[in-house]
Amino acid sequence: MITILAGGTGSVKLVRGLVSQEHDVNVISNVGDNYWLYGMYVCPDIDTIVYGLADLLDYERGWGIKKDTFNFLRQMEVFGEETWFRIGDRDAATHLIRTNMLKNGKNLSDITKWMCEKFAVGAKVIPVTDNSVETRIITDKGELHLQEYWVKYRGKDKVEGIQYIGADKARPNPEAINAIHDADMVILAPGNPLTSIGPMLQIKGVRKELSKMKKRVVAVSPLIGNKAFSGPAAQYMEAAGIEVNAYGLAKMYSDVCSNIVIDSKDKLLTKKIQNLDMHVYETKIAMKNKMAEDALGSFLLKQVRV
Ligand code: FO1
Repeated sequence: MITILAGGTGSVKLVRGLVSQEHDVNVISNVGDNYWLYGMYVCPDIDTIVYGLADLLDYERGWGIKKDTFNFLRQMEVFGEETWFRIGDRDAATHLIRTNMLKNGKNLSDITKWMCEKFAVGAKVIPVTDNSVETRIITDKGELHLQEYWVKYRGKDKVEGIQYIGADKARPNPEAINAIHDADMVILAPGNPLTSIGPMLQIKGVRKELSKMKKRVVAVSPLIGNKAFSGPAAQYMEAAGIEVNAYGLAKMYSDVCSNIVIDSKDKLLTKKIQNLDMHVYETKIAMKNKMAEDALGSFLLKQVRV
């Protein structure tokens, strides 16, 4: 049984690559970038994983449903609402039904389970907590929700720090803790280390369980050299004072993980990472198509020994 801690866009490809060869996969999902909009609760990382596994994800954008239409959003614009966060029509149905279920007393875990059933997703998608954790970006112009920083203002303000509101009090989802505890291998997906994986590591129970299991935990780098495959990982790492490369990532994860997969192009960093008492595996980590997703999934399952 494999458990992967995942964000959205940067993580979904590896999740698919694993699910295509291993039937017993648990995905622990980040909730730090969840966002309330027009009275709807949007959970981008959960939805990206569910849509990705249901083969509905718009792969070009990395979020939302492929071939979705935007009539609802256009009407919101007519009503004078801000429409910088592009909710598609079919995607809106997901957020609406989720919000309704929350209002009727269901928790996010049960709703996500129900959604996996509706979308015929075999893997278990487990929100890391049912409590609220909100990732906020501190910029030179003030503090913003992650979605506002990245989508509304297009990531152009200088990042000075990151905060995870509620993480210190959040109760880890017991199913997530069990999925870590019982796994043959736990993978930290190549998502943004500070805003996709980071919020989950801030939850004490999760961090503790991972440190206990450290020998079986494998991180997959989201960087080649000092560049991330997608999103603002490099800006966030720099702001947090972390060296922007696979070594900085390894150091950041070193108390919760003993293994890391880096790109072969980064092999000059291998020795330095090994000095952190970590096993280093080198391979091609870019996942440009389905074949590359499967190849990395298979590498993890067959070549990485934990
Ligand atoms: N990202 C964007 O860059 N622009 C958008 O308009 C946008 C809308 C959106 C709607 C639903 C959803 O689930 C995700 C959406 N995202 C959008 C992605 C999201 O902002 C982030 O990439 C994730 O939160 C990071 O994993």
